[in-house]
Amino acid sequence: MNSSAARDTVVAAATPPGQGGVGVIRVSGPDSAAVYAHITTSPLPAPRVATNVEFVVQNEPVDQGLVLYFPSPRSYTGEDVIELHTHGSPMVQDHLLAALVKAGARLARPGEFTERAFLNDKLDLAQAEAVADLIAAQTQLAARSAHQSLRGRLSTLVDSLADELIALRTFIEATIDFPDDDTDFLEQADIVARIKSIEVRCTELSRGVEQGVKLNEGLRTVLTGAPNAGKSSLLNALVGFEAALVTPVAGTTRDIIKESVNIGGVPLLLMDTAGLRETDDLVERLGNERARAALEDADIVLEVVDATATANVEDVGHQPAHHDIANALEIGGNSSTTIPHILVLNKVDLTDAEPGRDADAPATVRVSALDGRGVGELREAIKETAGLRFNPEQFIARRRHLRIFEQTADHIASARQFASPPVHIELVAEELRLSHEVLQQITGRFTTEDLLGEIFSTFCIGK
Ligand SMILES: Nc1nc2c(ncn2[C@@H]2O[C@H](COP(=O)(O)OP(=O)(O)OP(=O)(O)O)[C@@H](O)[C@H]2O)c(=O)[nH]1
Ligand SMILES: [Mg+2]
Repeated sequence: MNSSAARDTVVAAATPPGQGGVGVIRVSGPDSAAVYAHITTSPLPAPRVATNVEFVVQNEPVDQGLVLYFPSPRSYTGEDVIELHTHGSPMVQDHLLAALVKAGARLARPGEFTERAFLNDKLDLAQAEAVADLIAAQTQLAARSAHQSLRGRLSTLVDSLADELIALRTFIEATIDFPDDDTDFLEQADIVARIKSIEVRCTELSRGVEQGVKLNEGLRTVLTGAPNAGKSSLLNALVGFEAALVTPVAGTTRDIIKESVNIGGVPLLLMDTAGLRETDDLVERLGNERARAALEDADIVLEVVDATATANVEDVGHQPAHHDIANALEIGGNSSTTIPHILVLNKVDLTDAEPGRDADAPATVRVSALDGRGVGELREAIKETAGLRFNPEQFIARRRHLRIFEQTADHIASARQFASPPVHIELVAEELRLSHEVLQQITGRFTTEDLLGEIFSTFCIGK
């Protein structure tokens, strides 16, 4: 995929705009050394040796700092790269950027350095995406998982599945040219069983990918319950500011309110929803529909109950909102037992009960969203519920990867069907070819230009 010869030289600030101790400007491309000569009278330093130089533009000293030279191909992009470490002054940075552009470099597009690294085979596409995900990570767990993907964890898993596909494809395609009796041949070679084992592997991997997507987007944590139970108040207590409207009027929340929050290192996407009840109000009814749809897609459900309206925990099961929740969870194809569920008894300040958790019922937490008591214990409960789902080798992933795994699995399933009587061996081969081709879009070994543009345009400038 190497086409760096045709590429120009780009430049951008690699540190965020604003004042700081140090500001880094990065130059990459075949003319790096030539444009560098326009901002200093010092010679190009030895490769990879930090060297102190004075930056001089049109005979005027501008600043002094360190320069690092990474000749091609041993650089981030694979091209000649020069890093200028100036003082973190926006004035100095602008001055040097303008001089470098005047000397013939072009301002880099967002993500262009990483795109070049990809095009020069320094990183595959999943690793390149992991760079952006690492930079954007909001929690330690997300950052750690992004680092796993950057180290190639996801790519290795994808490649191992691709290798299995290659082995099977080679075997089948070699025999197509010698057609005896397809059925006999397939039975003898137990092709159906081999396809099935690849299918199982694909499903296993896609579970890991799903977890990786959750780390990226946050575990979808849905606050649900009857109107006025205090769902919005609780959302506000968990995020630490007044994100949602709170009023004594039942039926205040209609649309879903989403807020990202970091709870003990676990990224959550908290979703406050409309209170569940029978209603003739059109807007509230639509809000209820959205609330149910959110439940079906939830990773964690926080069922909020007004403790003053429910004397005993046992009574919760008789409440109309609880039935609604149970129904919604089953409709989603996820039985209510598989989605972790925490019962939050709110407004404990109006009861005699103590806030917090009972040792014998860790999934029930008494809180006051009003005065904040018990909210810490709720955080703990959420963290325990969510934290169980990740392992240290977990990698970060994107929805794009998940879709690819789904398509790959579909093609493999079709191949299995064509391998069963009545056998269509050419179609088996074709479906396996397609599954392989689709799978390789994750690492970018098979990718369209459009897709690349889409992915790299979401990066920040200078990366
Ligand atoms: N005393 C007390 N009042 C609370 C507590 N939490 C919420 N409230 C009050 O209960 C009322 C309803 O609170 P909301 O947070 O709007 O309830 P909700 O569940 O979002 O209600 P809907 O959006 O209508 O479904 C408001 O008047 C809150 O001030 C609490 O812990 N203690
Ligand atoms: Mg509300």
